[in-house]
Amino acid sequence: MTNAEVSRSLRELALYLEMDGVPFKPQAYERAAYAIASLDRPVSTLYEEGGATAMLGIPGVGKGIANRIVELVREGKCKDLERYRSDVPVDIASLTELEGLGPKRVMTLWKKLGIRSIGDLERAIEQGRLRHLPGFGSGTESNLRESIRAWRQHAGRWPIGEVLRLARVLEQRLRGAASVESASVAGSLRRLSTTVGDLDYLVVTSKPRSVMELFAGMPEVERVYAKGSTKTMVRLEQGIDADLRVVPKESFGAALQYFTGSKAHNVALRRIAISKGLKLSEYGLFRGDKSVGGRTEEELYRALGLEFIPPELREDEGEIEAASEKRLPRLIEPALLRGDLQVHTKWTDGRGSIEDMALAARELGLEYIAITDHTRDLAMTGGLDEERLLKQMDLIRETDKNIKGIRLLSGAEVNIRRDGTLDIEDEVLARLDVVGAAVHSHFSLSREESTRRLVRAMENPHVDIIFHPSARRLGGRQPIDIDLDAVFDAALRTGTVMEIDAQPERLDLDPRHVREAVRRGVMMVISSDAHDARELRFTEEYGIGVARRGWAEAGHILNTLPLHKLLERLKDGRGARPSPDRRRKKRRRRQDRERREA
Ligand code: DGT
Ligand code: CA
Ligand code: CA
Ligand code: ZN
Repeated sequence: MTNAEVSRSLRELALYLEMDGVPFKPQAYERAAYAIASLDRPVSTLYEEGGATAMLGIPGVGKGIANRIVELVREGKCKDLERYRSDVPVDIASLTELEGLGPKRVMTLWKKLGIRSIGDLERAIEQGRLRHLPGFGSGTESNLRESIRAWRQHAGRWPIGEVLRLARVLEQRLRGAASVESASVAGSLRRLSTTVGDLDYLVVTSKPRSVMELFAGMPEVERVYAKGSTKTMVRLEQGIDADLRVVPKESFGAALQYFTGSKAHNVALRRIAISKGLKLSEYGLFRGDKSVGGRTEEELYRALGLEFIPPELREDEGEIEAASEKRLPRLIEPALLRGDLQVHTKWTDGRGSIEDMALAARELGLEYIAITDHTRDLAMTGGLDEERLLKQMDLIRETDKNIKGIRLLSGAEVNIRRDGTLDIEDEVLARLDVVGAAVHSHFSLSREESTRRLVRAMENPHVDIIFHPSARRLGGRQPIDIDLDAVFDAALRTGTVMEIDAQPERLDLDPRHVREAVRRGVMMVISSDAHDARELRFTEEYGIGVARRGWAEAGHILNTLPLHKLLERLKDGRGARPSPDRRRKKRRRRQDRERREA
């Protein structure tokens, strides 16, 4: 079985477990499914080399899941999943991709109406059979009809987390090839879209044939659809298609611009070219026969009278107008992040100790991290109660003293209960440096209930940040249904910060929500939600992309601030009061400065 197949099986198992109402396990299976999909080596090789023990080295994989993986790798199937499939023979993976349809409702649809597939569902809606089911009103029918339409548009797309690393490996390989002068990935991946249809590569080379040979012969290639001297198309083992085009050196910029897209952006750009009496194509920008730009993208945008538009903004959603008025945002960059406010450890479901995570974060150049393990209600992760949380806080302080060059903050990821209360006492929350609150249960409440629940959590004076606000899992769980306007109102009113969770299966807030937060002046943080030292990189790999697609600048992202400023900005300004000693030093510095300036 390939990694993609193992991952799909685990994800399907997660859905069935959720259908069965098994608590917490589904999330664990989904996490493992994601980890396997994004491994850089075949899981079967890991098994051959290290046996079942090697499975435990995969992030998020405990003993039970390791056994399932071994079963899948050895037998090509797994007993539990086969049993579920024969008990409830429905296309649960596709059906639950529909917005508004979770595993439980899929079960109801099957039991009551015999619906097994999206096609069945479509017919049942047409025949008006859904509206008689308890819990499925006529509003549900029209919502589901809309979901099916949206699903058909997006079917066959890949969450970026499943393909980004692979895409970069291929890009580097092309760049490193002796006969290649320049190479770049283009298309939706370069724009860092949340989902990607296929991978597009461009190269400049004097030896097209040998580059095409190299590309078609890569070990990741499963089959070659077409191989010519300017274009090769392949299917990669992971299941995604990749195209490679050879372009002339003098039009590399124009080709890169064209094949980066988006289509809508390109159409708008071509219109501008025409209005200036120019012709824009993937070969360049021309006045008559004369090229006026195309060697680089910068040159091309300049020749059109525009500021350079970063790929993440190229969606024809206002960026062209902004570029012509020279008011594009100065997008946030990875180097500007100074800290990470969601980090897990072995105390719950993470893999590293407090010290491991601190050292790895320091290695990445971070100035501070908050340790935010899970709390009581997430029992499956060993969620901490008040007593353990306080004990951990002591250890965090002690570790902080022993490690120079990075500041460790104490924190927690507390659960927001169904009614919006939290699973940890206020007195204890008050003692933590950073409190993140998150939804980890009751995902299918009504919009009203979900909104009220989040708002109530934000009204708690100790809650600094709402972690992964929509609780979605890409390719898995749908977002909870909230009134984003009302949630952002509450954020502004209470001073609560919204998180951009950079776990690739979350990317939550979503770029559209980030854009709205930017418009409204709602503050955000970008955090890794790392459960493993290697995952600390998620902020720069994925989180920054989400923020940039949402037009965020450094000023919108709180963890670009130095520590003391950050703490001042959190709700109750914990730690903001400088010690007398520091106040004295500060005063002295100011006096020095004034004296110098005088
Ligand atoms: P994807 O692959 O569905 O995630 O999205 P893209 O944006 O990568 O689209 P893809 O792979 O079909 O084509 C790559 C780029 O090539 C696209 O972003 C813009 C450009 N392109 C492709 N077809 C057309 C077209 O018909 N008109 C224009 N203006 N541009 C096109
Ligand atoms: Ca593409
Ligand atoms: Ca393509
Ligand atoms: Zn969480």
